[in-house]
Amino acid sequence: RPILVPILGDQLSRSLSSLDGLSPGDATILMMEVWDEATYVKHHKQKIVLIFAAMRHFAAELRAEGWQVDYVALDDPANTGSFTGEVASAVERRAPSELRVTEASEWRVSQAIAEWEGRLPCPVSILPDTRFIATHADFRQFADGRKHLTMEYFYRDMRRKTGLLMRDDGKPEGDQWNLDADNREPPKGEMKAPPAPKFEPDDITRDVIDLVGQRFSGHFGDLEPFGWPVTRAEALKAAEAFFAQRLNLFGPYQDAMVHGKDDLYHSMLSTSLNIGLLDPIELCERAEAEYRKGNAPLNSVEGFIRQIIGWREYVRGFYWYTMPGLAEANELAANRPLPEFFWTGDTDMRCLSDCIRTTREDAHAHHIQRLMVLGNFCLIAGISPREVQDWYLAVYADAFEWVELPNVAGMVLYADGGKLATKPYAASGNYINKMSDYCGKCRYKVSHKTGPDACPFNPLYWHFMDRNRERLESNHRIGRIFATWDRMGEAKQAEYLESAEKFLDSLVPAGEGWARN
Ligand code: FAD
Ligand code: DLZ
Ligand code: SF4
Repeated sequence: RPILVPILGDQLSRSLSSLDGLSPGDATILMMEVWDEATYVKHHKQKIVLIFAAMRHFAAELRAEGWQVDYVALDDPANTGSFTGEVASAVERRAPSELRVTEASEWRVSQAIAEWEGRLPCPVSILPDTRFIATHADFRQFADGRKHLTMEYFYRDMRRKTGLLMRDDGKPEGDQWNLDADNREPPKGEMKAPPAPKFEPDDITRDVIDLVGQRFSGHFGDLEPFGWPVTRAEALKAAEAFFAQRLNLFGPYQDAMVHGKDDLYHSMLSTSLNIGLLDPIELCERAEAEYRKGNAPLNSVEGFIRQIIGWREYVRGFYWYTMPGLAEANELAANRPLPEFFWTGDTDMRCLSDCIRTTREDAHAHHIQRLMVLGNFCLIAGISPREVQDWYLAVYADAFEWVELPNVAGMVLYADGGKLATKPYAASGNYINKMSDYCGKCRYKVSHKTGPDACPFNPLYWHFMDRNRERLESNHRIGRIFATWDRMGEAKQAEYLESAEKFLDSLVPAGEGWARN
């Protein structure tokens, strides 16, 4: 009797551990489009298209190689709507000798899989996800006994483990581990990078677009134009375009923001990486080869490699190390509801409105937009972590809880009390003005500190500092800011606080039904 191998929507890799050593005759593959996963938050329409279309293409490729694939489509009349229900039906149908699955990337799903063993009449094996570089044990070894889990030291371990950008004498290429200081250029001139390629939907993807248009019309985001890579071949083309056209300037302009220019020099590869169409090591090796050939400078290549074997691996380790507590953490006791404009884009704040526009149009925004505009706003306005988490999880096509939650709760909101980031990344309008062209045409004045025309980030910044003083004053990276606040004197402080309060009172809460049914 064959082995049953369920493959989840973010496991679309031929190198998957559950397929290792198997030939088509040994196994039946089970793939499931299920209502529970499509609606546990109301994902952006393009995210659902991406996952279903990539799953259908992957199933077709496996079949073409001779594998038996049981594919449960969303509209199949017998679809039970959950992984557990579908696995139980498939076991009944196939009576397999064993069920073999690669561990889920997310807590919610891994909890469900852990129960299969007791429920199913066949043995269940759960294998590690070897597509990540750091094992859970690697991360535990790094983290146990540390107060702050500084990414930099973990990253150096990953450089040593992979040998990427390492010299034979064990030292880092260029004698520096991290060239981030060279990577903070504000936008300059025309920023001529060609945008990432978009892929014309084929018949399989068109069917999914129709399905999502019919069944998920109430979800946030534009359904079309849809151009994300949905096969490995397309993802490889997207990667090649990045290496040829954008890697070169990826480093210097990583933190730059330009109104209406959404990709800049970013790779736009996170969706392909996260669902398994691309492998992190293959991308890093390819980037290193560009450096060795003299096609791209070290600060760009190191910067790109650090995002992948540093940040991406680190947040995955951090997630499993801190769950389930991370999802509930709220160190700063923030409880303001998410403003409605996060869903409608209807705000006069030009930076936020542009970041929400690209989110709606493309199910994507680049890192510094997520961190320093959208995230910074949520931090200093004191929005409830639960509501912010749901928003990020719903709106980005690359959002899976293992990567979204550490970024939101840890990096953005300081909800974990500083385990991930050593200080909150709070910033006033000055930072956004320096790193973008947003402020010039904004209805607010970034140079006004208080009053009706002041950029709201300015008074909110001091409101945040003042209301969290007790928690933050002893932090050596931020404590000194309170001396500046004290020097302002009571009248100026009152002006800041009053401006902030007025702005906060004007926010319209989003209400129910946007993120969850
Ligand atoms: P590039 O700028 O080209 O970077 C290259 C790759 O590095 C990315 O594809 C990604 O795989 C990796 N990477 C870069 N930064 C991070 C990071 N902070 N954490 C993990 N991986 C990183 N990324 C997701 O994949 N899914 C998410 O749900 C997600 N949520 C985020 C939420 C917030 C609040 C913040 C601040 C960041 C979040 N990120 C998330 C990280 C980052 O913003 C995206 O990975 C990136 O914007 C994707 O675009 P890109 O592929 O062009 O990235
Ligand atoms: C995000 C998502 C969606 C929208 N739909 C499905 C689905 O129908 N079937 C599936 O296998 N996976 C889906 N996913 C991804 C899962 O929610 C989840 O992220 C992965 O199973 C990893 O835990
Ligand atoms: Fe954003 Fe303030 Fe600049 Fe307007 S002035 S774009 S609100 S930072």
